[in-house]
Amino acid sequence: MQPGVRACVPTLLGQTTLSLIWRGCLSNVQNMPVRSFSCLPRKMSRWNSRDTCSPLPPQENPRVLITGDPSFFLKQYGTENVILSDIKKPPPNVYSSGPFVYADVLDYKHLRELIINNRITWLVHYSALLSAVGEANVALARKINITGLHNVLDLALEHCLRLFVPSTIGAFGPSSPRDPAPDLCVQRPRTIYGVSKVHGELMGEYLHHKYGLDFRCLRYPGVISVNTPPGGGTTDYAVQIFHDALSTGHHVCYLRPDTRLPMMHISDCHRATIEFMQSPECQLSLRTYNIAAMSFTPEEVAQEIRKHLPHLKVTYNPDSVRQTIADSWPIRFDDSNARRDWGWAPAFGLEELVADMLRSVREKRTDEGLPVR
Ligand code: AKB
Repeated sequence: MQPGVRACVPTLLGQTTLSLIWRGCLSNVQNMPVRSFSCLPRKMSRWNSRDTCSPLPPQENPRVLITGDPSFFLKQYGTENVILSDIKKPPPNVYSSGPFVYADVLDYKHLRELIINNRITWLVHYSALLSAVGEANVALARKINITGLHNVLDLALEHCLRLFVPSTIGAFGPSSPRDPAPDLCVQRPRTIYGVSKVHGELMGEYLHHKYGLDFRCLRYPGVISVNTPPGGGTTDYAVQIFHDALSTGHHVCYLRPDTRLPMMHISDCHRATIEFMQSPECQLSLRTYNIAAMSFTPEEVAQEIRKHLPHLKVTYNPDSVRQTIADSWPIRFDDSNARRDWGWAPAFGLEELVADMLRSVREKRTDEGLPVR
């Protein structure tokens, strides 16, 4: 990519705003980093200014590019405004839900082409290797989770995009306070996944403070969803147990029965993400927030499932890698800043989560012609 100045021109803004931005962008061209960030100085548009924060800025009609496959933005903003991307063939329900393109987060030029050709204003970056699979392939995790993230950060800055990057309970380590873990504390994770997430949090915040990048990051608990199959995470058991409960009736858990971790129903996670992305900047005292809903152990979730399926059998066969990871993560999240700043409140507790997951997994298995207990 050529060094030089590029202008910050968010496409959804009108002429007056545009000229304000233009002046802002060109007023500080010295000290330009090599990949020529265009949104200098800080406060790259009036929507980023604390003095002029408006509850309904034009960015509420964003054009969104998503790396990784979460399709929930489609529902909120419509198929004409959202493009999903991945390097994997999407499942039929994702493919048929709206525009889907091949995009590799390691291919900077292709991502840039997608952003320009589709007049993207929000970039939502989900591509990452999770905790357990990352430990099995550290080099790949470093590439996807760190090099991929750098591409996305540079592109967001270059094109003045609002950028969302999820972080996780995995961004904490054994020396962090565990019950609860606050937003700001010691973070010394012991996985490449956690290290890359802390790196992402810090890089995003740095670029926000230095250049005005509209970086937003939520630390997710373990997310429980019927549509996202277990994908190499440490919290995966809490999804698998529902499938096992309704198929064989027997779950073999790779964690000890008393391993308590923060968890969240997928619909709360989606709602939190959309609400956070829509929050006016003036409400955000942080750029990275914990969000919480509930914390449970394998034994507690099994007990709740047994209220519906009394014959569920669970045996415990702790896996040393995943158990060590889980033991280093927070037991509970303190999300009081998210609640205070932008009104975060979860809707699902353990009881509601279990009832909903059993209903959804039953429906899915029935649709797929699979037997259900
Ligand atoms: C994992 O277990 O790796 C993820 C996470 C908690 O970030 N689900």
